[in-house]
Amino acid sequence: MPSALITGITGQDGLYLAELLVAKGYDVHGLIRGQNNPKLDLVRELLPTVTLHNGDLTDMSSLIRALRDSDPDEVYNLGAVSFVAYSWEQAALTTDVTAKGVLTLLESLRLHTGDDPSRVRFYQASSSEMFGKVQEVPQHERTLLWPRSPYGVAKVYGHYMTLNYRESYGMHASSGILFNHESPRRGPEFVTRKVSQAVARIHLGLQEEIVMGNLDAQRDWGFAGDYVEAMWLMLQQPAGDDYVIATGQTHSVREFVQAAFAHVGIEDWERHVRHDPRFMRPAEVDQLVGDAGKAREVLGWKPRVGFDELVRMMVDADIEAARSGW
Ligand code: NAP
Ligand code: G4F
Repeated sequence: MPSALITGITGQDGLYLAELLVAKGYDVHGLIRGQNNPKLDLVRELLPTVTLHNGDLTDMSSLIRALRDSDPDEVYNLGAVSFVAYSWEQAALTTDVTAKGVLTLLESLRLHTGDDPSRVRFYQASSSEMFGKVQEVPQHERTLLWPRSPYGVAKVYGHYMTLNYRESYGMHASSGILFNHESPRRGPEFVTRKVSQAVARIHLGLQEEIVMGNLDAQRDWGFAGDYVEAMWLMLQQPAGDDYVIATGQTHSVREFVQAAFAHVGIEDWERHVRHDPRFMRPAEVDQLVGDAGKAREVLGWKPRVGFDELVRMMVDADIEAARSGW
């Protein structure tokens, strides 16, 4: 039975990936942080067979212990301070976790694997946020990186460190440059879930309006369930490599809002939306759209869920949740 250790198992992707690996027959282990993590019950309920290990990406000995106790064939590093807006407020923490945490995990893995550094396969959760002020459209694996936030800069560090460990030590290390991916499990701080929750509540008469930032930004939004399959596929290849994972379609935040309201039959959506500069960012990533041609050719990966289905899925899930008094 293959085994895997997932950092960030309490997050959106961690939950989907753990479910995927359990379904494939893996012995799945997850790193969980904090003395009383509020997501612990959820993880135990959804993933009763998963073994949890206490640890934190900033604490090397906890990572070495988790590697020793889980003895994984594959390590997926999904743990991060992942909210871009927050990364300006806590830039040093973001750097410690999202940047230096990658190095700490890679070094722990190198110590763990000793003379045979490629025996454990490693996945790093890189991000389209690294393209920032985009230098070409669409963005692919060789597009120049120009990050626009402390989070983006931290991800660039983790990305290059992963490449560097692959080239320096012969590790089987892959970096997935994933464009935005969403689901009903998306954290409510991110724009799609903020909108789907608000639209559900407005539809049910529980809320009047939603307060938003920049509606002009464009993102290449896919479904998280599709994207975790790409992570797994990367680690099944003969050697580590870097892959862009994206749908190739881009939509503005305004279009997402409009589609979410349209799904519940509200066409005059603008009267429910108020702008607040509080949600604007010091520097914006204006347009992301990815070219996932390499993933399609090498991994045989392509997204299944499109934009309209994603919007409907998220709004319907939040209507259901609101009805059952979430
Ligand atoms: P998420 O829902 O925000 O989950 C982040 C995870 O990181 C949580 O499990 C969190 O645990 C964990 N974490 C935070 N600080 C940690 C620390 N110090 N040590 C160990 N774990 C820590 O993020 P996601 O959307 O699932 O994304 C997964 C990964 O992909 C992240 O690295 C993100 O940056 C990256 N990514 C995401 C997207 C996207 O569109 N979703 C796109 C590209 C890349 P707690 O529950 O304890 O806070
Ligand atoms: O949903 P967002 O917060 O996601 P963002 O910044 O694109 O980052 C997400 O995707 C990255 C991949 O590219 C990941 F690496 C990262 O971890 C995270 O998962 O914001 C999307 C857009 C931004 O342009 C933002 O300015 O929506 C705009 N926006 C407009 N009003 C808003 C709001 N974003 C949020 N969170 N809240 C608003 O009220």
